[in-house]
Amino acid sequence: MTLKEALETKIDDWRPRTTRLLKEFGDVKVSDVSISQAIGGARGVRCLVTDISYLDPNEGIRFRGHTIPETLAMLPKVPGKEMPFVEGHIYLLLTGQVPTEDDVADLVEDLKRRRGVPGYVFDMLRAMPLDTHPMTLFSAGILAMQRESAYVEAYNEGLGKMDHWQPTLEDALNLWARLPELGAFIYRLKYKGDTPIAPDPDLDLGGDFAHMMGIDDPYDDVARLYFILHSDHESGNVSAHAGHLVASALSDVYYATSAMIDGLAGPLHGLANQEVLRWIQGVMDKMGGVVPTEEKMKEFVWDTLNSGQVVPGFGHAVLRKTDPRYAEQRNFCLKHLPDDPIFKYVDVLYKVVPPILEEQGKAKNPWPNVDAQSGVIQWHYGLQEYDFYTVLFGIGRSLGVLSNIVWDRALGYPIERPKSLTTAMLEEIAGV
Ligand code: NMX
Ligand code: MLT
Repeated sequence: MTLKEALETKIDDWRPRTTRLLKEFGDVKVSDVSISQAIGGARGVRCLVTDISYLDPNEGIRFRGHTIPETLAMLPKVPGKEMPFVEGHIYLLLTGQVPTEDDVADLVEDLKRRRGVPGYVFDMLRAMPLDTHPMTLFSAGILAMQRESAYVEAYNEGLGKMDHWQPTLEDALNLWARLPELGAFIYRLKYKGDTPIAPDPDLDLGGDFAHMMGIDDPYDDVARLYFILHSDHESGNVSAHAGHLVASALSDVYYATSAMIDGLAGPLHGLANQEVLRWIQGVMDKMGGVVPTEEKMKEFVWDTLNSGQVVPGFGHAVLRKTDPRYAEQRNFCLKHLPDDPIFKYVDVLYKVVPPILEEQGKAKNPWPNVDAQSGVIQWHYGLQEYDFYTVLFGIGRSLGVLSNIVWDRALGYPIERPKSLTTAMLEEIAGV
């Protein structure tokens, strides 16, 4: 069964569940909203629906019901490699089914056929100032491809609502096939004197990305792990929500993906992974490259807090334990780069930051998130231009965001439009 056929069966089975909930139980309450939630970023308000992943505060993310170690263990592996095919993870996110080796092989071939970023995108990026942030280049490159949208074409021809998911899937597959090339092009344009490396038709998505970046094995496995770990984090995080929100207006996935990248570019969200490396570099400079003692590191952490900044890579809006994505990358470091000097810094931070954040008493979660550990691996394998790191996050995050948009269309989710109130109204509700 092709990916599209498997997905069609799933969608047909799923639709009656959503319809029934809406028709028979539409008035059942799932959440109340307090004043602190209305002012405070809707934290904890349960008002989004997705079946692609779920984030338990104490356990962390499950992709289609599977923990990270389960996901990595059950997906078909690239022959001779430690990590699974990213394409297999796409299949899992979209269908909820663990793909067979044949399913994965079909999708790998399908995505290969869809490769090829249009030349006008490269021309546009070359015309932009070289000091433009890579996330700006990435978002602009995605947006420039919007004219390729199959969804817009079908919509303009009068596409029926039940069929909206089909050209959306088409757009998503095209974009997934092209984002690694776009990302690698930006990397080599900005940091390697505009020396792009052409895609290799024999390689899978993760392998081809490493090849186009010009970084040797095992960076291919690093890329596969990175894209899978960053793929989805349920729907309320800024990037996923931005993508969903924009797509809810029936904007195509090019618009939605560009918007989700823009949200990811904030330092409280995806950009934190570059901030972690920037922060550690600052500490290294002050220490002359010597790994600080725990006491010395505590001083740096307090200095950061006392100057009014957050400690990047720590805390989370939902999680209340160490992020399992952090733990998975830590295991990778312990296995492959235990003596890396930056890993040693990260390790000292793991020991000293949580008790300090607890002592300070502000952060609800003192534990590390995914961003505290991801940069060190990139740095170790030669990708030391840390303002590029969030582009990697963006390629990974597209897997989940676009899978969600395909399902949003399949289930006919409406345009998103929460209601706002004025401060005076809140005061009236509060009785002040
Ligand atoms: N360092 C210092 N203060 C912190 C931290 C931190 N790492 N985390 C939270 N706080 C503060 C926060 O700024 C807030 O202070 P104030 O009351 O003065 O505004 C207070 O603790 C309460 O915040 P929380 O409710 O714990 O966190 P919230 O849900 O608002 O924000 C983050 C979540 C992730 C934005 C926040 O923990 C943070 O800024 N962390 C550092 C940046 C980071 O690592 N972001 C990456 C998140 C993962 N990702 O990839 O997206
Ligand atoms: C994410 O992966 O999106 C981040 O951990 C932020 C979040 O879930 O809020």
